[in-house]
Amino acid sequence: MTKRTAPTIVDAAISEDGAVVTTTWSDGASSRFHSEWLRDGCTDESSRHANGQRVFNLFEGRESVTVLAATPAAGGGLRVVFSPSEHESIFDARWLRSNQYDRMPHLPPGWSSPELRCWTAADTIATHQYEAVSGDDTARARWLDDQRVRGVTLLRGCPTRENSVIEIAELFGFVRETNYGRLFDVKSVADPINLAYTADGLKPHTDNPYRDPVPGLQLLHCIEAAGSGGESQVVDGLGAALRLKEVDAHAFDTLARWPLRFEFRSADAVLQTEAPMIELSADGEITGIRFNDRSSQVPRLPFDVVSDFYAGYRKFSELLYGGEFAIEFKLEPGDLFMVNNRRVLHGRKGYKLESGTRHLQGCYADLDTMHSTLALLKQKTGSSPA
Ligand code: NM2
Ligand code: OGA
Ligand code: ZN
Repeated sequence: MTKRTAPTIVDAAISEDGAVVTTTWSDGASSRFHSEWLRDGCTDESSRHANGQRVFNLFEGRESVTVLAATPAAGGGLRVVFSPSEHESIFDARWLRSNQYDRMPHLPPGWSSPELRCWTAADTIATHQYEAVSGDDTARARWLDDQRVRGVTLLRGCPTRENSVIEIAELFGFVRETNYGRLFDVKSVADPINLAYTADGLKPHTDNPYRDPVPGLQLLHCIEAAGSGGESQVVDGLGAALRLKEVDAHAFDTLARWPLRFEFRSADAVLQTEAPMIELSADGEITGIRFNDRSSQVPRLPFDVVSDFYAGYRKFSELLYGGEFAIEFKLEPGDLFMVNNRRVLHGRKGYKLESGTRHLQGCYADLDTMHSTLALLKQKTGSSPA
């Protein structure tokens, strides 16, 4: 991989009223920043404590804030002098670039991040080795970075001991305990409370759409494989949702706007949530998918919306189940796969009970903590972002 040099600021101009600074970058891009936003972002020592927390009142003692001077600073950043305070601050080029909000049109759509990579049936799952990721920070950072960017990874060579799934989650975070326990055994049992605990096939789904918030990560660890059947599938829900947006914008908007109801009931839980199948950030980026045929209920929507809703639901379901965004693989004992449960669907084929005692153990964890561990590992190992 060629290392690109990070863009620096080569010029800056202030609007007549001092309310906007336009910067020109070394790669030819330009971005505009509001004076209020820049004051908000000051990190000099009279603005932020060494621990990063703000120590001034953003709105105290003045009607507005404007910019008196803005010039490129040594090192490629931006030097700004504010009015009326004459407060001076230097902004780091990398920080300004990664936080710039004056959208450049070439940014690809993604999960609030231009770095995410979608995948299709032609790809394979990024595979890592347990021994490496458990013993070495650089290998662990690579694993977690693949997980962040692709939403699914396979870890091979894990111990086949029961409860290992918890130790593996603890390589980057904390287990998210639910009514299914700290961990759950996925095997066929009499009187299953959930169809996961049968030998039936499960269509690709996200787990626990009836929970708010849904668990961000699911780990599934194979202790014993099925002799015949039981293959796993993963589907890139982000890729499918972006395709839906491309081919049928109205269907996409309908599913992003109107919620579906999800429910799970057992002797010890009544979990109900109403949420759209496609969740968007305020600026329209996809931030989550909920899709689970076992737990979705009939929607409660205005009469005039219902037929459009089902038309969109059908199209999205065809994309998710159609195979174009799906990868199939078979777990062996000692394999573990992890999915971003807000992006990637997972499923399995049915298996024959006579063909061996298939046994997986699973648990949930949170995305924010995984991202935190990844950021710390990158700092420690000096590896650059993906
Ligand atoms: N289990 C495996 O979200 C779901 O209902 C899928 C979850 C039971 C924890 C199954
Ligand atoms: C689950 C699930 C898949 C499998 O437990 O949530 O989807 O392969 N299991 O058994
Ligand atoms: Zn599941």
